[in-house]
Amino acid sequence: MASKLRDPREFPTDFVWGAATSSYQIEGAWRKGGKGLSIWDAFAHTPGKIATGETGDVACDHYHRLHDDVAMMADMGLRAYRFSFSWPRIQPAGSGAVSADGIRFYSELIDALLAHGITPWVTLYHWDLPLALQVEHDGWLNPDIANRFANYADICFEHFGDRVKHWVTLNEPWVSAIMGYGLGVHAPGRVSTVEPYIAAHNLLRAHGRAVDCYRDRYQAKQGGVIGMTNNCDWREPLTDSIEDRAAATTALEFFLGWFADPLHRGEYPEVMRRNLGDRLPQFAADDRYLIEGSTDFFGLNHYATLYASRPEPNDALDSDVFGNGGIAEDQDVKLTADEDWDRTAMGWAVVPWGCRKLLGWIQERYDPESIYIMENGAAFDDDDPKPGADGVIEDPRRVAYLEEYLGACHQAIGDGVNLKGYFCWSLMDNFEWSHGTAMRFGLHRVEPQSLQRIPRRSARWYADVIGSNGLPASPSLQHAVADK
Ligand code: PNW
Repeated sequence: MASKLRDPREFPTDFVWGAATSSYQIEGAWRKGGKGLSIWDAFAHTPGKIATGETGDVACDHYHRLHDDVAMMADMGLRAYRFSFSWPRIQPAGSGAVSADGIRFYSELIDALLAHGITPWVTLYHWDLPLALQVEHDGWLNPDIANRFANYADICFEHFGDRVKHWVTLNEPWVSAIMGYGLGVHAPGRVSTVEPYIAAHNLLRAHGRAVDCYRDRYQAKQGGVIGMTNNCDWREPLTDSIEDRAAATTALEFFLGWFADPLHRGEYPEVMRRNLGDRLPQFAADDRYLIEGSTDFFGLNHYATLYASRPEPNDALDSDVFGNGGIAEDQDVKLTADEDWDRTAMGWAVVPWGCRKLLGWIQERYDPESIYIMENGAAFDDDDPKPGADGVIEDPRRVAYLEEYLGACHQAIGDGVNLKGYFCWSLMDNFEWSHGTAMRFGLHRVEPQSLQRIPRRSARWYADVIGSNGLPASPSLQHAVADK
């Protein structure tokens, strides 16, 4: 397919260039200013849950370093910054009283960003649920959480909506449901084949109510946009057979379709309803009404790709295969990787053409007016963590990853995909959930003890991309972007 934007690899004017983080992963200050505990505070303090034995008590200490961190963003010429609010920092018990200190902290952050010309993109929920809601009300399993979440969202719109014009309700409900309620590797650590579908259903219902509140009471006067962000890997049919192509579609429907279909079509994918039977809740009429059409943009977090094929009778469907896209038996799809694919430290396959294909699939299936990549990036260890004479740490593999994935984004735009922005995960190394700080995604390195931020080459490279609104003219692509 020909691209109108191919050479030089310039992006559309108005393309949003950003970087992303989340509250639990960077803030620390876990009991400062009256903050309530979250399920991640409890989970990380439970022996054995975090590979390194760490917690997010301090994390990057962003709570105390917000002005330096904003200056660091300004240094890069960042146009937008995606971060999340900690619900228990704002509403310590998850309902009722609001913490003035919490409001003050986020106000200060938002004002600092705006003073530097950086647009805040706020995620309301990036997994740190108030612990009280888990202990007293069963967290996302309780249908009442939809109204509690809408009430919390209302507080946020009221206090910050004069300055925040880009809202994301939920980050990756797939991860909340599968890793939190299916595999038990994220908070609250539940292991079940039933609960993920209930939790996901209530996450969708909560989103619907929060968006309804925004549209009903704030959107006209505040003039912002609101949506959800979902994660999805690409699933490439292993062969051209009808069975493998159907397997790839099924895998995508169990992954992204699970959330995007209700948002855009008002119903779960047919294959999920068929395979799951009674385990998949049904939408009540009022919920369906609030959920369908409840997103002003399509938020996507994308990292990796696997092949999909129809399993042979004795194939093991390993639900531990990273990024299997759900509960393997429910999908009945075999997922494999090409041995030749490079992998990041997370074990995720580096396949830039998968990004282009996924964007095309989304455009074709949902036809959104705007898609934003809310996260993309890579974890790699530093070969040499010492900065060179220019004060920069070399990270050639991360630079190559970003260059190749942004190249794929550029091609997708040429294909006709309405991609309007890109947020790199992450601004700096942070607390990578069950991996602790062992996985480093940062454009900036964060030193283990001092927590000093040191730029990596990728930060400088990305700053150049932002400054020129495009990719360097002669790319040193390691992974050819396949035409297939
Ligand atoms: C996302 N998967 O997590 C999160 O939004 C970030 O908080 C996180 O740091 C980042 O990606 C890197 O991991 C994911 O299993 C967790 O497909 C799991 C998956 C995808 C994203």
